[in-house]
Amino acid sequence: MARADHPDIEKFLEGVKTRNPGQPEFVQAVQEVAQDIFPFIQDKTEYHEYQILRRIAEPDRVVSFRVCWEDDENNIRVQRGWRVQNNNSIGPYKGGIRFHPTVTEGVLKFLAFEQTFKNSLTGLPMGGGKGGSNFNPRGKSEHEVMRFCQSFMTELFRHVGDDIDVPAGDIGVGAREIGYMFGQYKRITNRFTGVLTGKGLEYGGSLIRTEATGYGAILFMQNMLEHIGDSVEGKTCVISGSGNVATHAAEKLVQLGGKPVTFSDSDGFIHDPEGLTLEKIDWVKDLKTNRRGRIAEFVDEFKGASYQAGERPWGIPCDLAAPCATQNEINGDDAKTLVKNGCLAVSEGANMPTDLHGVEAFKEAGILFAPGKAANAGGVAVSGLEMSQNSARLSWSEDELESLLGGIMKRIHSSCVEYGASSGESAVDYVKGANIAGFKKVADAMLAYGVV
Ligand code: NDP
Ligand code: 2IT
Repeated sequence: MARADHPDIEKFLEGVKTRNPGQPEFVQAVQEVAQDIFPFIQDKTEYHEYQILRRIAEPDRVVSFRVCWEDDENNIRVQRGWRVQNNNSIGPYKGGIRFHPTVTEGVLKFLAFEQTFKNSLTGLPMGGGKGGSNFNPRGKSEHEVMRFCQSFMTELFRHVGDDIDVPAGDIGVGAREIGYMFGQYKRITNRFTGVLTGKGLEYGGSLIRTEATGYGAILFMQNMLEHIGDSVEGKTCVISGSGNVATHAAEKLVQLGGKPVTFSDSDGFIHDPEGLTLEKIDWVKDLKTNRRGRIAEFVDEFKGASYQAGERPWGIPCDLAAPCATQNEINGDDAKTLVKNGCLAVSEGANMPTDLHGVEAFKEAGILFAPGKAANAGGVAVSGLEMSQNSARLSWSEDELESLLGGIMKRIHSSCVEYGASSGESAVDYVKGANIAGFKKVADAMLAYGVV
């Protein structure tokens, strides 16, 4: 029986749709997980009786709040902020904060749901949460961003804490924003604790946290390729995005002998057929984090590269693809184009960048496909290590942390193989493996607690 045709799943998903109107990303994320969990729990009665998946797909709570701030022209601006605390069965809620105009409650619910499985996969004690606002940092001055972050934390501080809920960065939230939010938390509460991760090194941050998501996504790619006796060395890779995850994915790829050839932002993408060197990648990091510019500027600096406005990079022939921008950036047609052009492995640096049609196309083609909840878990894993360092009031060395990250990505890969390999089929279903391995730990903890 095809996974999506399981008798009870239609009814379950109808319920999810009805209860979450206008939240298609959330329904999509639940559907992707349910397709694997329903067959897995078929003969495990206690998971049915205790309605485990139904309960994970209902956030523990969603806090929604007003965020007022004053812009540089003294206009009063009003934004909406949220924190979705999805599930804390295996540890305090943990997950990033996103500032982007596309943020809605439904988007944050999908991200907090995904985070629950991802955090479980890391093997560290972290539950799932996500927060954010529809605030658009683009074009805002430093002081506007600071005032917004302070106002956001002026409400958020009531809902978070080092043993309660520990936010971090995501799209539009990097070291600068974490600094402003941590400063405000400390000011309001008079407590210096590990309430946020992704902090600056001077005030409790961890080495490797900035690099961890992108590095981890490429390490996961390398693990998948090694599993079939291959490697990333000498391979051309298309990358989307040009932020934290994309630039560090490119960096790790170069370190391992691969050749990244594209970056993108919401306006278009650049293609550099000669390959993005460490020097070019550093230039992009500076462009995005310090000068806050657009990726189009790359072609003025580096001759030989081209820019395509309004397009995504999936039509560029490649061996590997690492979508590192945002959700649903690869549809069914994009996935078919990648496969047709010879792409043999995809590692999702972003959260749910491939839509359900795209996932199906990759599976049909039998290429290696790592879902975000496994492939990009390196970021939150090093956040977990930052929490440990904060609790112990210690700082570990770069070598130690890189080696811990490498070990965690390897173990996540092994868990996916354990639950995603089917007898008679040679290819590992990494989506199924990640969903089941992530689910099992959370589900068993929930069973231990009874009905709460
Ligand atoms: P950044 O803000 O550093 O970069 C985001 C990048 O994606 C930018 O290039 C941005 O372009 C582009 N982008 C954002 N929204 C869109 C959109 N709607 N359409 C096209 N391009 C878009 O964020 P991160 O690199 O941190 O995050 C990227 C992805 O990785 C997200 O899906 C995030 O959830 C995921 N992730 C991040 C982790 C982390 O540790 N930071 C951990 C795990 C996953 P522009 O400048 O035009 O907005
Ligand atoms: O999606 C993610 O895993 C993140 N944005 C990082 C979360 C974290 O707590 O480090």
